[in-house]
Amino acid sequence: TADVVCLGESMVTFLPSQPGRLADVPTFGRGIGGAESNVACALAAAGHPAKWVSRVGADGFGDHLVDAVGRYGVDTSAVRRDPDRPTGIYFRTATDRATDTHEVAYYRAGSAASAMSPHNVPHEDLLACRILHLSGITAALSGDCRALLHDLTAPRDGRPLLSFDVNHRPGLWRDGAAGDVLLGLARRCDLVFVGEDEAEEAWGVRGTTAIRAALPEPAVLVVKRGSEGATVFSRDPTAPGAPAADTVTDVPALRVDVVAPVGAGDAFAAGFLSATLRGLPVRDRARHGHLMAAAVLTVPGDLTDPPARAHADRLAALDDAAWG
Ligand code: KDG
Repeated sequence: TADVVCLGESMVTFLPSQPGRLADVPTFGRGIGGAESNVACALAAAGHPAKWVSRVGADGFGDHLVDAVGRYGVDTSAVRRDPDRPTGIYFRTATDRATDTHEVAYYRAGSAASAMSPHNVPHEDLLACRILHLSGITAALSGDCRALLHDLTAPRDGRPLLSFDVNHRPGLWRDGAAGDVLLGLARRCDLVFVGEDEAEEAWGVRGTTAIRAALPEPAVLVVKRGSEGATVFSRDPTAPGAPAADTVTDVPALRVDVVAPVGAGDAFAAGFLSATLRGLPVRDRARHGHLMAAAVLTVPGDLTDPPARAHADRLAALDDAAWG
């Protein structure tokens, strides 16, 4: 069985052949994207049995996704094909260095994955693992997808550790419910990743301490502070008596020349999850997250090979001076 199961929509991604506005880019090259399958691919590449659960169309793009994710070593046997709905795709432009922005055009409304629901994604595909990784993107896709997340995050005996990346994508939310829905889901999970900027945009909450106050339930809360690093709030959920106090760990990130930020959050989550599975201390979980993120930040696509484990362990063990 898989150590980690990742549930979510993946898309064939079209990356620009040259910089510029979407209106001006003449040709695009094919890649794959999808926050949760990115996490699964990085984990599999780092040597962890990982499974991706989703629905794709019975079309060529669906074939490509299943094939490409599978080539990373991810178990795709629970990805179902929908003959009536297409696989989602999206186009994006290069990151404009001056403004640090890029354009995204999604073609995913009514996609096969947007029809995921508690009725067509069986629990047995999802719950037999050590960690189930979910993200807020799924909640934005449809009411059925939202119901599926609600169902999976319900308290139940023996559930795997629930990992949730808030992944607020404002462009996907039409009904103004993003803030409430994302906060409600995050509060039902055990390990939550959120960007400081994202928390401000979704919840109007500013600063790491205020974010923790808004989200007190998860035993581990990772607040990502962009190029600065991450702040991890953690406590032992099994400690007897009253809830234990938080330990707060600030872990600076590596300074890298960013080619494209897309996929870095997923890589960070994968590194953090990998080190969590290995029982490493909190500081090293975040360092492994930063190392995987650094690798993805320096390529144009969502994915790249993570550093080999022995190499990553040596880098994570460097003293604080090396880590800024
Ligand atoms: O995290 C990277 C993802 O944003 C990208 O692959 C596309 O999943 C995606 C999304 O929905 O934005």
